[in-house]
Amino acid sequence: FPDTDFLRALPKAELHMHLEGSLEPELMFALAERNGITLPYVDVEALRGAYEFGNLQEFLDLYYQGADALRTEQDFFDLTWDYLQRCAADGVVHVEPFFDPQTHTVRGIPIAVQLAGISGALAEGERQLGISSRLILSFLRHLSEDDAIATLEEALPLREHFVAVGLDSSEQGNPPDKFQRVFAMAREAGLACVAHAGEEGPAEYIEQALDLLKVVRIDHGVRCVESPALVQRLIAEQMPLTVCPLSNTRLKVFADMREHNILQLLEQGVKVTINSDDPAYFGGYLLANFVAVRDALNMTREQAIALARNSITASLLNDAEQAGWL
Ligand code: ES4
Ligand code: ZN
Repeated sequence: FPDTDFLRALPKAELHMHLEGSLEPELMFALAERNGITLPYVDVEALRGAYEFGNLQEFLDLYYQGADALRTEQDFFDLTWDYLQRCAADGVVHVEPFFDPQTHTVRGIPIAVQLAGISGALAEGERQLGISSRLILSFLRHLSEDDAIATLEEALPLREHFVAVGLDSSEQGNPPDKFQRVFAMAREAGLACVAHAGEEGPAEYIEQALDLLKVVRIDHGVRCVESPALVQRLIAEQMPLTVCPLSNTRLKVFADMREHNILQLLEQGVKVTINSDDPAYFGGYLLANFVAVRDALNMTREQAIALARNSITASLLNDAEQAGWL
């Protein structure tokens, strides 16, 4: 089986990571202090101790609470920079992170301020760490489509900062078909589309994301196995799934890593990738996710190579940019 140094040395892209989910308790406390906010936890250990989740919603409640510590351009810069340094340590060569602008505009922080900090750090990451990046603006699906449209309209004048739109937050009861108009507007503006589907929601939500939102990747997608016809379609179309193993076990999508279906999907010919989702909350960055899959599912060297390769070919980099990593 591939040792950890081998997994680290593989050139890997991370395609499913929420920047707000990389806010480590240490930085959260530092930002709270800097911004004069009192957190409802006595210290870092108490906060980490609260990270026990029965489902997606229990996680999201803490994730939005934690994101309240982010106030200034510098806060968004520090958040993004810390993530990129973890990427460098894990052998990640390219990132396509999400940010959730609505989590911050509702608190009076303009998208321009969020983007100045995030983009500044991403540019520094390219210069100092050699990590390339493409940013994804993600809509919160528990809010209305009109709110998503207002968000897109605020962001479009800044569109040189991001290349795609996504859809995240509470999946059940908020199907992709609720967001057809805003995704059509995004496509019209030349943005690529991705969406979370089939994490807690049914296979039908994956089909809606493909047919109605015209996504180029499915985020999660592990519930595709409930429809054999859909699995055959994903294989035929070589539609990437950005799978998040530690997230799925922490949020009880799978009871145990030994029950995770990522390697079965890979062996069937589905274009799956490994990602960290919300690494500060789920116990590890990208390399830790590779290690967890290796240890629980006996991932082979060949499978590790295929997963890393899929992460490059499923990225939004063009063929010439991908070629350097293949
Ligand atoms: C998320 Cl794990 C997950 N699922 C859906 N939305 C999210 N936002 C941040 N993490
Ligand atoms: Zn996610």
